[in-house]
Amino acid sequence: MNILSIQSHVAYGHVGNAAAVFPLQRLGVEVWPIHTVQFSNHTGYGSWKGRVFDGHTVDELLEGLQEREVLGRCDGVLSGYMGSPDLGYAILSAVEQTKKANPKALYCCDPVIGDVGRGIFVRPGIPEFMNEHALKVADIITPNHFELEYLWGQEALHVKALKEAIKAVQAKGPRIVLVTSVHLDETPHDALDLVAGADGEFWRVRTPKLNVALNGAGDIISALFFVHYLRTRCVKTALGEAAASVYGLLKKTELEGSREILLVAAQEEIIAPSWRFEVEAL
Ligand code: PXL
Repeated sequence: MNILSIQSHVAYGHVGNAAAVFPLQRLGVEVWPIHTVQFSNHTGYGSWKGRVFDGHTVDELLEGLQEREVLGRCDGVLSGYMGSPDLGYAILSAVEQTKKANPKALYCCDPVIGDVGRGIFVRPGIPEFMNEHALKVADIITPNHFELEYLWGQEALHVKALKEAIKAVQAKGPRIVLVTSVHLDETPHDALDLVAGADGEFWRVRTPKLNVALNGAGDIISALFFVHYLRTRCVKTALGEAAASVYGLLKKTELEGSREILLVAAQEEIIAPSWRFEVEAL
């Protein structure tokens, strides 16, 4: 399996491609990373060095891949944090070229916009870009609870509203929606849910809330959910596998008190998770 992963990259630590590429490789996938930014470290530290690339850089790399005639072997495109709307358009053009070369290829878009504690943290124009353009092209999206509410335009505090939100977002394009960091009124205070919806069905996994403040967990969840879905074509299985691996990585990170996800030290969790959680129909 081959996945084109168009995301940010950091030299130190694990977000974007620096979070997604290794888990995919550990699962035996060939990854073709294209970096949309290269920073010293993730933005959660408050300061960083490096630069945001432009759409032209992504276009150029796609042109090179076209010359190699490899896009027909690409099974999926994965995108995350976009940096600028200009990069967003280049990513959607990459998706279009890939699907033309391989009509069976799927596009998984993590619509990174913000989260509950921080609000919107991407550049102006990105939230609208996700809502108006990326959703139309995506087969799978992986918003967190905050991003789902943004895309729906309303708060989702109960299961019923969450399902409505997922259905409303599906009506804009993606067949599969994975919502991360779900915390509803009825969610126990010491738990977090992952909820996936596809074809009128909804699935939930509940995991204990961990005492960690980490960046990049969402990038790993999207990558793992995408590859497990591509392999099994089963949303329920993909949800269970992704939840177990990410929980294992984060649990071991919590035990060590690390500020970065222990992606390398805890890599066994990617292929043989220590903890498993039931996937329930919702
Ligand atoms: O995890 C999302 C992400 C992606 N890319 C960069 C980031 C972050 C989160 O902090 O800083 C550069």
